Amino acid sequence: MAPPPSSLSPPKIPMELHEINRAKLTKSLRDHLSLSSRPLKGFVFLQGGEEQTRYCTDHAELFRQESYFAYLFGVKEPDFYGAIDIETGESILFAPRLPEDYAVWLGEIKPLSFFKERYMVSMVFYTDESATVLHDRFQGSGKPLLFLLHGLNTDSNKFSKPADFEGIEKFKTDMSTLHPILTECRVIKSEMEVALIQFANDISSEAHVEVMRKTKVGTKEYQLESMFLHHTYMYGGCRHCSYTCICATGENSSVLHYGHAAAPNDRTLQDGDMALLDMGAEYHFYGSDITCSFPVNGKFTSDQGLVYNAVLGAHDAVISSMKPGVSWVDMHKLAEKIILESLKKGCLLVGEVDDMMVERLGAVFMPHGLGHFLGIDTHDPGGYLKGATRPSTSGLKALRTSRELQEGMVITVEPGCYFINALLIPAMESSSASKFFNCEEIGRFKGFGGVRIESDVLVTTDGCVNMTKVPRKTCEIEAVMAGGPWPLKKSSNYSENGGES
Ligand SMILES: [Mn+2]
Repeated sequence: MAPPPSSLSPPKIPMELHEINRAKLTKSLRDHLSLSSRPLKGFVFLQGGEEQTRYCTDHAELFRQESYFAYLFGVKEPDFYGAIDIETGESILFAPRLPEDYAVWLGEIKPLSFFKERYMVSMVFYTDESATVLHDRFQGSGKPLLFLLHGLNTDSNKFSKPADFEGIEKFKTDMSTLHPILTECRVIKSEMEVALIQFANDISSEAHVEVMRKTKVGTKEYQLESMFLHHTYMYGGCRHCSYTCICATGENSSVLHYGHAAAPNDRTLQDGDMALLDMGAEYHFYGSDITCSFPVNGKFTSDQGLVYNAVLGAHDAVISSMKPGVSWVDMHKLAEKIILESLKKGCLLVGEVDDMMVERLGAVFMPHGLGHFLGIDTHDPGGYLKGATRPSTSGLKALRTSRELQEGMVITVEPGCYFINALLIPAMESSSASKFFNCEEIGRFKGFGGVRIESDVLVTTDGCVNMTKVPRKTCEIEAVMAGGPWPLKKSSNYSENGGES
């Protein structure tokens, strides 16, 4: 009998998770205000995401909550506001007052008590009551103070939108205190947050294995995407992905963000291609970010194995070294060094690896950063603390964080090695770097594309745990693609360190 298509089912969503998040923020904010001798009064006030339509039409885009609002309140509906009373810790949701014909087109209009119970908040009012409610509840003299969310996202360079509502002029507003404190709360994950990220990883890992098994020459890239989406939605209840699927094969696998509208995963798989599939499902806002690379025909050639093992060596070495206190910049350099050593061993490069490091040759083969925080956003915020500066050298400047690891961080480990003409040709022609290249050997890799191996890793007290469970060794991949079982057995769980998982 064929094995069941999935061993998983969607777990219950714990709304206490958001209660814990709110308590964490309230404590951090109170500590911060006490330290600067400011009164412990006022409200955190956030505006949730608004429903959007497609351009000028009435086609409603599928709504996904704004991430900071999701973190604090877990609300899945659009057009809410939320407040936390800093003095009492009480939480207040403000729901939109819906028009009568909502009940005809969109379903029953829920009473406020419904939201109070579902989201476990202290009270619920309508959004048009927010100014009055906050004024009435404020226990102080003068205008009540609102802590609004305003700050830079260091990955997008965009700013979060501070709440705006009718009557805001009746309040004092603080636009600078909340953002760094709330962002820092999001960096360290609670047990409940880790459990959701683990489920997103489990269902996505299973889907990756499913796709790997069904990949064959002649398949379209979008069919791989489709199989992944089906599996994570059908068996995991994941309606959203953390990001747009990258299903790159052949030369496309050196296009780092392939899969966008202008390159929509539409190539036909050829014999001899490598596939690079970067796909991750999201469950109750919390995401996963996983990349598998493998040969389309199920059998590694020696060149494919050379590049793949260079990247796997970097991936495993980083995971073996990760623990609290370790610098992420050092981990990036470790990955670069192992990739360069492997390329030298494979005769693609010649000379001293230390000299290559000085020349920043690692960035020619891996132009992106080693990894990023993961949570409610794929590139979860907090990579650069206020005042922190980005490294400026090539490769390192692409890092989405330069911080030291701390217990409770979830960060992706995603080394890669790509043959990108736009980087390789200038480097091979440069007066200082050309001496390192064995042009004849590298010529064989024209059109190869690239390899990336990406796992989601939780930093623990004394080490880390790899939350991603997919075949990684070349022999494991070949066995699974030939129809073998996955997981093989418990002992194959090699990529963790420090204590038990
Ligand atoms: Mn990633």
